[in-house]
Amino acid sequence: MGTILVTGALGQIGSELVRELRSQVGSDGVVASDVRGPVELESGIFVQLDVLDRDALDGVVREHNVDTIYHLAAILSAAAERAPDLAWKVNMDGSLNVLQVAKERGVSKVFIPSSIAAFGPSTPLDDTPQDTIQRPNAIYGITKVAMELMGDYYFEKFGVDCRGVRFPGLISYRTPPGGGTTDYAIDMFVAALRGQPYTCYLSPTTSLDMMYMPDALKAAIGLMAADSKQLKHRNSFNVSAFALTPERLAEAIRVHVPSFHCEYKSEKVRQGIADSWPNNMDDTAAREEWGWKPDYDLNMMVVDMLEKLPAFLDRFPSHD
Ligand code: NAD
Ligand code: AKB
Repeated sequence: MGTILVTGALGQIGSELVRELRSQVGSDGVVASDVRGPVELESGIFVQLDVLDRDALDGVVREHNVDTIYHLAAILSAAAERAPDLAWKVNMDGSLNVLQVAKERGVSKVFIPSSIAAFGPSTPLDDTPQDTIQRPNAIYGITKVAMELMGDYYFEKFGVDCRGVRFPGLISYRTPPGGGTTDYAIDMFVAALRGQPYTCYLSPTTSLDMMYMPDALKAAIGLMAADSKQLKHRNSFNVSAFALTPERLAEAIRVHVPSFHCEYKSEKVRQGIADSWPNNMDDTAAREEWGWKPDYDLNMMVVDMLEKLPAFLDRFPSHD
């Protein structure tokens, strides 16, 4: 039986997905990889791998008999605006390397996540339809739309079974987020638990679609397990959990940490990006085609974050 390769495995999603997949298929069934490293994992294989190095990627796929790839290596929205050339290279060339190697080596399934960032200012922001206008105006979103299309193209043209979801902003406690626009939500929990005030870089009423990490893992693994014949879409499905504004999250945290104080000082680049992203996506297609349904609402997420994050707090940078 082949193994599962996870690229970008040290990131916010990868660090959790590797653990989840290993709990399902066993430690040796999952090869974790990242451009950073080398690292000592609690268990299982780790390979230092730059997805821009196509030969190295090909070597890992061959050596470990990889038959499934979760491709998570990427540059996220705010970091991408600071380094658009790098973002294009990693998000486009790196992803194309994955698709090409998958095609040549007969990898049976590939997961490439998209994002709410694949939409733009001319997209309907409420109940954002599965199939609608996609004209993002930030480099990250532009690469996301392009890779949605390339995933479909590789499936139609070469039979590479590439699938993806459009993740909302993800909230989690194990690994700091990698430079996105939605990171404020995690920063707020960190500040509240440290007894510090927080200055949010988005306005208090900026609404964005958000999701708790256990639901994101459920979505990725659920879509990969779905019966191919039932899928009318493939790259990428809207998946949604709850709409969130900074002021609503601050209030929800204050129910448990009454002393938490949040100020707002909107920052041009991230505010501009956030204003162009959906408040909430219509995920009917995912529900109908492969049975998607989230488990966590806002309040369940807040309670779980406040319970679990303290054990990992020293991993998070300070935002004073
Ligand atoms: P992250 O920034 O936390 O992690 C990305 C990882 O990729 C990092 O560990 C980084 O070292 C690695 N990386 C960067 N360049 C690389 C290269 N050239 N070769 C190999 N590895 C490289 O990102 P994440 O939040 O885990 O996101 C994973 C995927 O999910 C990305 O495609 C992202 O766009 C998508 N996504 C994330 C969110 C979210 O809220 N976290 C939301 C929507 C979509
Ligand atoms: C980001 O803010 O860049 C990510 C995303 C929603 O894609 N969290």
